[in-house]
Amino acid sequence: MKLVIAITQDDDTANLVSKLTEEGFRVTKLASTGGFLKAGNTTLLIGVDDEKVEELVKVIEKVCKPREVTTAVSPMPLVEDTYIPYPYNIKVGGATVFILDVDRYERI
Ligand code: 2BA
Repeated sequence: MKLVIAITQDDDTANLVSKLTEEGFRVTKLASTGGFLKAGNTTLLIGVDDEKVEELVKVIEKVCKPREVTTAVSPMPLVEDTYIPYPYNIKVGGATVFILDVDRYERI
């Protein structure tokens, strides 16, 4: 068994969770915050049998799209502690996916 941790954009979450549930995957949704943009995103925990991992990754690929995000403040200070606000474009990926081995799984 694997534990898939998928960090996704909030805009894709409802659609992705519905699709995964429809396809028979069990999902836990956590509200999370990206360290770089300091903006909300969603972390999904999905426990899945080894043979279903590729199917799961394909669903994530289909639903989650990369987007360009405009952030108002440069993360770099111009002078010490002085931040000049200006539009800054960053491409956020469709999803960041980690796939981990599960030693033991119990549903009690
Ligand atoms: P954030 O940390 O808010 O990052 C948002 C986007 O900003 C990233 O998109 C990337 O394009 C850019 N970015 C992040 N760190 C950067 C840096 N040090 N220098 C330049 N640009 C940087 P993604 O790579 O698609 O990541 C989307 C979100 O996925 C991240 O939000 C973070 O919450 C998570 N993530 C990505 N890689 C991760 C990792 N290795 N470990 C844990 N979380 C990760």
